[in-house]
Amino acid sequence: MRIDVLTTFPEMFATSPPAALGVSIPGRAAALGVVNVVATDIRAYAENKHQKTDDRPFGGGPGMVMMCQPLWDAVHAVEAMDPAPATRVLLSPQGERLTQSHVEELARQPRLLLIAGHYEGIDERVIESLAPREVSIGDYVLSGGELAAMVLIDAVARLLPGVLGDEGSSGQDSFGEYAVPVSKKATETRRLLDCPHYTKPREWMGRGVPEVLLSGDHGRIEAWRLEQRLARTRARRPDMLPPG
Ligand code: 6GU
Repeated sequence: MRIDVLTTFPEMFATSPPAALGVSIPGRAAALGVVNVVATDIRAYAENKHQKTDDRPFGGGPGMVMMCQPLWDAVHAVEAMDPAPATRVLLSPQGERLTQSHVEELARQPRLLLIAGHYEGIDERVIESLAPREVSIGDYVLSGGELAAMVLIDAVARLLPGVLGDEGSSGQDSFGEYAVPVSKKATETRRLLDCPHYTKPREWMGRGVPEVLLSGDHGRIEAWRLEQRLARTRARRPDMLPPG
């Protein structure tokens, strides 16, 4: 999957030395050639003398606004670099909150084009004309969309085929989907938080591990893990479960 990032801070996506996207799972995805992140400087497409990408807001007020022309031209130039159609995503605190379901949907696209805004905002006319999906990573304010773009790239890359060593393991994380029994006959699919995990030693500072995990009984272990996932989700994220 080719993932373009349009930014005025392309150095945040530098690959040598390896940084956020060059290590761990996103680094493996890149090394395998499963994702190819291409950062492009919006400034390079600014047609004005000083390669300016922002200007003062009409109506006054603090901060600067990203201008239409550099972003519009950058999007079209970058899209023309590869025939695969790009799903346009604008990272913005005004966007729809990113969830694991959105990440899964984005991971099924052939190509993504991420736009990281900076400044107070982007001229609304170019947003309307580009019609990107608008995505926020949470209810707090970042200085720009670049870190949010990296969050999205990390979350997408780990879902692509071949990236995680153990093929099953992305389904077993927090926000993975689980079949939860709701009656004697029926189950429903729910997204749940993860269960607690333990490893050696069997006793640490006087604390043991749940006996069931040492039992070797895979049926009991999986039933316990599902119970723990449900209890944790109920306690910490009741909004993820139906009321009751
Ligand atoms: Cl996507 N961008 C910015 N600037 N701030 C954010 C955000 C994005 N998501 C949460 N806060």
